[in-house]
Amino acid sequence: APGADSPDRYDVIVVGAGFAGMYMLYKCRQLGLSAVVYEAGDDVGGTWFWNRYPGARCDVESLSYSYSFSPELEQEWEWTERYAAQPEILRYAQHTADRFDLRRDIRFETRVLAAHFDDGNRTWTVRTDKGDVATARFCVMATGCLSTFKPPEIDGIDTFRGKIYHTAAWPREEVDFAGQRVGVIGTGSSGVQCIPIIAQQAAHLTVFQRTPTYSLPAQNRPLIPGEQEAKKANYPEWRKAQRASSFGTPWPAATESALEVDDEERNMIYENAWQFGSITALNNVFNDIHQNMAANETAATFVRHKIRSIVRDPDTAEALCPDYPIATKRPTLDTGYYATYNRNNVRLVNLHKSPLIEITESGIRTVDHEHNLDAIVFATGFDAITGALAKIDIRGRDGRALKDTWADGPRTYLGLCSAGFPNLFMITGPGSPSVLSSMIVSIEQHVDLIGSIIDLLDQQGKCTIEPTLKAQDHWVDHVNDVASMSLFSQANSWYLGANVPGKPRVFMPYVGGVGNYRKICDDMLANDCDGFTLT
Ligand code: NA7
Repeated sequence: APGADSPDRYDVIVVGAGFAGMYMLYKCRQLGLSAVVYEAGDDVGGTWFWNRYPGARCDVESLSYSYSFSPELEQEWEWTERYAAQPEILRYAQHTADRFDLRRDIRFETRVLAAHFDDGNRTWTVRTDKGDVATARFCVMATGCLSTFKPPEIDGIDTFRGKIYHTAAWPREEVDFAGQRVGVIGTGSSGVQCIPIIAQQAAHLTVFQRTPTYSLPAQNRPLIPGEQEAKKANYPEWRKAQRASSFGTPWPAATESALEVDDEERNMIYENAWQFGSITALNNVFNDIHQNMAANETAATFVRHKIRSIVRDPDTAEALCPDYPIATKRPTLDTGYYATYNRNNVRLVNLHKSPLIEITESGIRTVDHEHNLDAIVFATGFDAITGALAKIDIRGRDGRALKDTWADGPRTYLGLCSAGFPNLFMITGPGSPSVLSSMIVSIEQHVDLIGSIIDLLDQQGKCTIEPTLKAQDHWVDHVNDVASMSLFSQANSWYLGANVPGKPRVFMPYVGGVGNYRKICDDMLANDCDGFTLT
C-alpha cells in the first residue's frame, strides 16, 4: 500500500461504490479523468449490498429504478417483478460493474476515514482504514443518504444472550428463525418489509412499535409478458418524463382539491390509488394533500379505515393507526403487513403505551412486561442524509471541519457543494431532492452535472470551484421556505433529523421537485456556474 510519502494521484477520488459511485467512475472514464473508488463493502451495490434482510425490496418500480445512461444496459437487463427484491437489484449492480469493467478501479473493503483539502496545492488528500493515502483534484462523496444506521439508543443491548440483527447490516448467510421467539423493533420501510416474512418463519413474533406508519399495499407481481418490452421500446421518453417529474417517477398532475369532491367520489379515488400500489399514489391524487391539513386528513382517514378493516383485533388496529399527517413521514409499501397482525403468533407492542425500558439478557423489558426472545431485529433506521458524511473527517480550506461548519445543520449550495470546501462534491447531498426522489434519477443528474462542471473548469483552465456564501445562504433559505410551505415539516421524521437524538432539526431534502431542481441546476451551469467562484 502506498505510504504518506508517495500518495497515489488521481483526478478524482470517489467515496462509495453504490449506484452513485459506480456511475461517477464511469463518467470519469468517459471524460478521460483518472479515478479511484473506495468502498467499505466487499462488493458494489451500496444500500443493496448491506440491506439483505428478508423482504428487502425497492418501492420504486424496477423499470424505473435503473440506470438510464446506457441504452444497451437498459435494453439487455431483464427485471422479473414490478418491484424488484434486493437480490435482483444487487445482481443488477454487479452486472453493471462487470459490464463496464468498473471493479478494476474500485478498492473494496476499504473505508475512507479522512479527506483533507490542501490550500497550497489545491488537492484533496484521502486516507483509508487500509493505510492508503491518495490525492486528487476532486473528491466526490457518493456515500448514500441512508447508509449509516443509527444506534438504537436502547440500554442493555450487550447483555442480551440471544442473537441480534440489524436490517441494514444483515448477515450474508441465511438466517433461520424457525422455532424462535423473535422481536422486531421499528416499523418504517425496513420493519414493514421484514415483519410479514419473519412472522411466517418464527414460532412467535413481537413487533415493538414506536410510531405507526401509513403503509400501502405494493400490489407487487411478476412482470407480465410484453410489459417490459413496451417500456424498453419507449425508454427515452419515459426517462425524460422521470427527469421532469416531481419525485422522479412520472405522475399525472392532480388538478382537484380533496375537499372539492364528495365523500363517495373521494373514496373511490382513494380506493383506486390503494389498489394501484405505489407510495406516491394516494398523496398525489389530489393537489393539496401535501399542503392542506384538512385535505391531508381525508387521505389519512381512508388509510385508517383500511387498517381497521384488515386488522381484526380492535386494540391492535387502533395502535397501528397513525395520528400525524400522511406522507409527512415517508410512507411505506408492503406485502401483507397489516394482515400479519391477524396471525396468532404475532403480537404488537405499542411503545407509546408501554415504553421500552431496556434489553435484558433474555429479551426486551417494557414498562409492564418482560418479553422473552431468542432474537432481536433492529429495524431502527438511519442517520439519514448527513450521517455518512459526518463519519468522515472532512476538512476544507484552513483545516475547517465539515462537522463544525454544519454544527447547526447542513449548509450547501444546491445540495452539491458547501462553501469552504472547494472541489468537493456530494451526490444527492442535503438540500437536493435526494430521498424525495427516485434515487437513481437524482444520482444520474448529479453525476452528469459534476462531469459538466469539471469539464467546464478544464476548458476555462480553472483549478477550483466553490459556492459563494451568498449563493449558499440563499439556497438554504429557499430549501427551508419550500419545506415550510408543505406539511413535510410537521412530522418528527428523519427528513429533518428528528430520529437521531441531538441532531439539529433542519429539513434536509429539497421539496421543490426533481424537474424544477434540474432546471435550476441547468440554469446555473448555463450561466457560467452562477453562485460558484471559479479560481
Ligand atoms: P425508518 O423509516 O427510520 O424507521 C425506523 C423505525 O424504527 C421507526 O419506526 C422508528 O420509530 C423506530 N425506532 C427507531 N429508534 C427506535 C427506538 N430507540 N425504539 C423504538 N423504535 C425505534 O428506517 P427504515 O430502515 O425502516 O427505512 C429507511 C428508509 O429506507 C425508508 O424510508 C426508505 O427510503 C428506504 P420513530 O418513527 O422514530 O418513532
